[in-house]
Amino acid sequence: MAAVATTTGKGFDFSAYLESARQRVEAALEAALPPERPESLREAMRYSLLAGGKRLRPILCLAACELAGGSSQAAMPTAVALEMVHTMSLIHDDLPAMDNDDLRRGRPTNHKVYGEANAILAGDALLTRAFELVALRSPGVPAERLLAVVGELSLASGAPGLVGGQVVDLECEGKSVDLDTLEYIHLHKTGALLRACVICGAHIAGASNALLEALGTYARGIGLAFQIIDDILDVTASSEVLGKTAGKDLTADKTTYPKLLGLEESRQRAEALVAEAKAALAPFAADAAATVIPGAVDPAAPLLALADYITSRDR
Ligand code: GRG
Repeated sequence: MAAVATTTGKGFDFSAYLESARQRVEAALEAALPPERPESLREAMRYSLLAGGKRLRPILCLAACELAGGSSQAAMPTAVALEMVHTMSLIHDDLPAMDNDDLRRGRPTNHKVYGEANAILAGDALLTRAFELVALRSPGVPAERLLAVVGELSLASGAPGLVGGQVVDLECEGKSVDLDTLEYIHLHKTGALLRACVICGAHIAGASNALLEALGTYARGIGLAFQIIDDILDVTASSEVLGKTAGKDLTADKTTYPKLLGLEESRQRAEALVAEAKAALAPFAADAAATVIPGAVDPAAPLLALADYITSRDR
């Protein structure tokens, strides 16, 4: 992942934070798919899950848990679960019946390697393994907090989230779409899971309602900004850098933010949304800063820096 300059937190080394969190997530992902039968299914699941990716979702979950006063260790099974749901959605999104793509995370897509039926099943197995990890493999986390996580994960994955967003996205292909509909698609297809990341992380730590509400506002801002930047990168970056087919939105005749607003206004909108997201956390950053010893890292610094990363990323 490219190093990013942030406006956040004196003394907070975001690149080092990201690298360390990414390494811990990679190790946990590897451990979450131990040898089991059928080996062919495990191989297809591992192929996509362990193919790299920015790991933004699990890192958001760990950072939110820490901001709420919890330990990232307690949140790790949930963080892995979120990356599994995300990977499932990428596998299914790439299928011929959906976006019909050949390249993902710099590799041939899952169905290109394992065939359509196995790709569908690998996605299904990742989705269900996600719930297994939360419900059965999250030691030391009180059951009512895990129940809240299961609830959020269900909402984000299903009709009120990923599936609903994907259905409207498919229905709108080749049609002209207004800004409201585009926002609906992205808040559901992309935003819902990003929201679940921070809300689930916070639930693991037993966060207050005030923090949950602020994290909801934060997630809305970064979710929309993330998708605007995704749309911009689709027209400005190469397939090689993105690790997925660039220019796909144009080929599929999709409405995007750059198409509706132009590149410059899209970028400005993303930056404004990130500013809104960061502002929502300001009270918690200030509260936290007042209670920590001088020189200690602000516990909101990772989430603030992750918000900046969303607009400065190059892939
Ligand atoms: C079957 C329950 C079920 C759901 C699937 C296919 C589908 C419904 C939804 C599609 C969701 C989707 C693929 C949204 C796009 C989100 C997006 C911008 C993905 C790219 O995320 P990055 O850039 O990717 O974080 P990496 O590879 O870095 O993880």
